[in-house]
Amino acid sequence: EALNPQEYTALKMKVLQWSDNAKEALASAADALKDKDVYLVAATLRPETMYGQTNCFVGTDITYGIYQVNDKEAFLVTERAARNMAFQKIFDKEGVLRKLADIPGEAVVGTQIKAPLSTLPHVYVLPMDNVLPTKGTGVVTSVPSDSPDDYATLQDLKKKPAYYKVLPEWVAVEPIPVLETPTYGNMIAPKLCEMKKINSQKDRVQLAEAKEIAYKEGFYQGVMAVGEYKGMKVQDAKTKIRDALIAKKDAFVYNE
Ligand code: A2H
Repeated sequence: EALNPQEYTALKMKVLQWSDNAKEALASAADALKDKDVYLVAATLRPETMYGQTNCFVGTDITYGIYQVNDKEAFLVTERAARNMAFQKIFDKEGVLRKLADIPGEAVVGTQIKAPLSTLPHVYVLPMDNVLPTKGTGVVTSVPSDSPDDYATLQDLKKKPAYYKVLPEWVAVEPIPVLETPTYGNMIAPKLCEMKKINSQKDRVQLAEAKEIAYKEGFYQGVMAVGEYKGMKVQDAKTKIRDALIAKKDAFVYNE
């Protein structure tokens, strides 16, 4: 990892309405959390796709913490990510962790959050099997138009909401077109999942192949189909969109 530093765009997704399970889990932390906005923070390599966010994923077996950033803000991330952020001067006290609460990923599911740049007014937090606790923040924002993993997971949840303990209304979203590409049109991930006969988030081998193709195709051939940079090559728009998110304080750079 030290030899391969990864720079992520960390997207701040503000909690609009906690799920009932989250409210219960956070009851004893009510005092510590009052007067603070809480954000789920998602680490992404594809800031230019944020227009197409339809939901956000957490791991149900992961324990998250809510960490104070400053007097007004707190971030819901893994402890590992919070520690890195503290050392990267993202919190107002450098190197100091102030944990306000613990919360299991399972309880966060069903929470309504604001996804910056998305055309949806709010999106839901949903469960994903393959969220790695050791990568990024442990929170993954979901762009089913351009990420095969996100698309396959969302399809699983739609097919079996009861099994995954989600309400059908939480998953009643469709992929939103973001990029236009010559080979796969504006729905790269659904198209690749269809071509590779991917039926579930458990199809790891085909998903890894699809992810590789989607990434290269989107970056090298993609043109923005929506937003302020519509018509611009993804290669040129990517940094501009990231910088605009950072300027609006909707995102920051996070390294690991
Ligand atoms: B990407 P790398 Cl549209 N566990 O963001 C599993 N996956 C995680 C994660 C974790 N803890 N943290 C981040 N990720 C995902 C957008 C996206 C992403 C698109 C297309 C491809 C893509 C929307 N999801 O990633 O291993 C996040 O999903 C394909 C590589 O550090 C993040 O970017 O290279 C990416 O994996 C980081 O993966």
